[in-house]
Amino acid sequence: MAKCIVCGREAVVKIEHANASFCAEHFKQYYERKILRVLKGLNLENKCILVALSGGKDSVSLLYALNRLKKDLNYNLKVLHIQLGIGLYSKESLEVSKQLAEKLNLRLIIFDLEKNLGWTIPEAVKVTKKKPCSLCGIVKRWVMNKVALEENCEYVATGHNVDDIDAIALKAMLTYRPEDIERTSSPILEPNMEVNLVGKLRPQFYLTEKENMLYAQFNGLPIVETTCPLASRSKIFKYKGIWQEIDKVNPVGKINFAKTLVEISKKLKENKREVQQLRKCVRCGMPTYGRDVCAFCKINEKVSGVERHN
Ligand code: Q46
Ligand code: ZN
Ligand code: ZN
Repeated sequence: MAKCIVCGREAVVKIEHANASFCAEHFKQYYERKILRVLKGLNLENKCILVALSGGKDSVSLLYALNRLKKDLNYNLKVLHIQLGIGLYSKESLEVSKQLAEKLNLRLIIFDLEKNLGWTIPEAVKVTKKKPCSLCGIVKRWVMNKVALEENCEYVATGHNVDDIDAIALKAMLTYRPEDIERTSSPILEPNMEVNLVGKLRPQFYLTEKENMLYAQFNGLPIVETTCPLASRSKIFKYKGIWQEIDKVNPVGKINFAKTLVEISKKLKENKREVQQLRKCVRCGMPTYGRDVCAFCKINEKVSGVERHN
């Protein structure tokens, strides 16, 4: 095995795209620096960040790292777990989230779909016949934004890694959905309180799934072992498979693709004359693009059996 590029001790991991080997200690340092680099342009002093914790390796590593970096950037952290009601997977997610919050001495806010809305993700999928992950994404974004507003948090932080970003962007390009690229292509989205939209942080924007897993392992963090049974119905995992092939040809490709997305989206924003109209949903007051009733309210009304006509 190679030597750690920082201390010269025996390395335990090689990060191909960085062309560097590390011991566990210096890998953790490298990892946290990458997160710090994403956040350092923002003034987070005394701001509140709501971290969405599912119990998976990405959000577990995110919360742990943000908790460690708190002292450098002086923000406050709050933690949200959304109970989706997806059988064993959701039960295990809740257990792991509780364990981690307790370990870090942080209060865990639990938003249970069943208790708060009267329906679960599998039930909503059955009624609406929408694709599980796209429906689940709409619901989770709505809940995160709502809870962040209620808790006076300026930002929501999610565990999107570079593998997620690249797969979403590739899928968006190949299915001609440019609006999805726009939504994904930035590690930081500033709040827009005029339309009740809190800011979004994706601190692991330039970190891979593998790096998140290693960080969780080296810190001995609990993670959910079960995979979501609805995941297999999502094409996004197939796009991730395509990236594995690209990775073999060019190990820096994933990171460079994400960097390119950021540059392109900056240029697009500069040149954009007409910003797509963000407004408040007439039902729930949360932000929505271009239409009166947001996608969440449409789902909620359908599943709750109160379809209204506007
Ligand atoms: S929970 Fe929801 Fe994921 Fe399950 S339904 Fe898809 S999006 S896979 S992270
Ligand atoms: Zn070292
Ligand atoms: Zn709404």
